[in-house]
Amino acid sequence: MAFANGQVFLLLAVLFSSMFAIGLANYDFNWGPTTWNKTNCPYSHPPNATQTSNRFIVGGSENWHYGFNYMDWARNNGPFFVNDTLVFKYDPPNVNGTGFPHSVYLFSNYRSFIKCDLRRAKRIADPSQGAGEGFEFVLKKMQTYYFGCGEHKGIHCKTGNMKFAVMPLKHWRF
Ligand SMILES: *[C@@H]1O[C@H](CO)[C@@H](O)[C@H](O)[C@H]1NC(C)=O
Ligand SMILES: *[C@@H]1O[C@H](CO)[C@@H](O)[C@H](O)[C@H]1NC(C)=O
Ligand SMILES: *[C@@H]1O[C@H](CO)[C@@H](O)[C@H](O)[C@H]1NC(C)=O
Ligand SMILES: *[C@@H]1O[C@H](CO)[C@@H](O)[C@H](O)[C@H]1NC(C)=O
Ligand SMILES: [Cu+2]
Repeated sequence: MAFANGQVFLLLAVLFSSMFAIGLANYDFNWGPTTWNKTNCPYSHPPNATQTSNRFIVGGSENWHYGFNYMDWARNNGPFFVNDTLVFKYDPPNVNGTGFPHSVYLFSNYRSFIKCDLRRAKRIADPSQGAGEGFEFVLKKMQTYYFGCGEHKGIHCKTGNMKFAVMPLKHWRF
């Protein structure tokens, strides 16, 4: 037996109002103040209104290497803002072929990022570009950027945790 249109509408209305009630209930559990300002901003480093962009060394003093958790790094060092610069620092391959080369790729979507599937990824820095001052990448757009190391056919990304995603925000002005 099918619902008459009116019944469907009523059902949806009930669903929506219960969702709304849950939404309101959640507000009661809201710990923080209801208005955010520069001093009580929940982010670890509130945007500096006079500074237009920041520069971050990916991984901090760890730089870009196999086995460091870059997802955690991104979580702990964000949020990032449009026009912020990420710097990837990594050792170039040795002349005698030893060492562990790295690189930087941008995955085209979430799915290939999760699977470390390099087939449609774009290489933005080769193994030699992380030397010295490192490879700089400016987060120009408000979009999600999926970064990963492309070395060893994605093994560095898959098992070495050499991947992270960032979604730069627009700068807030106070
Ligand atoms: C920011 O909000 C906190 C808590 O709501 C308040 O105590 C503080 O005075 C506010 N600061 C400014 C600069 O408005
Ligand atoms: C914001 O950044 C500028 C330039 O780096 C600095 O001179 C200023 O002291 C900073 N302001 C705050 C509130 O941190
Ligand atoms: C980013 O930088 C460019 C070039 O300096 C500038 O035109 C643009 O307005 C900036 N965007 C934001 C969101 O600050
Ligand atoms: C390879 O070259 C590096 C310097 O680029 C050197 O430190 C290292 O000892 C060399 N290793 C071998 C096995 O020759
Ligand atoms: Cu690598």
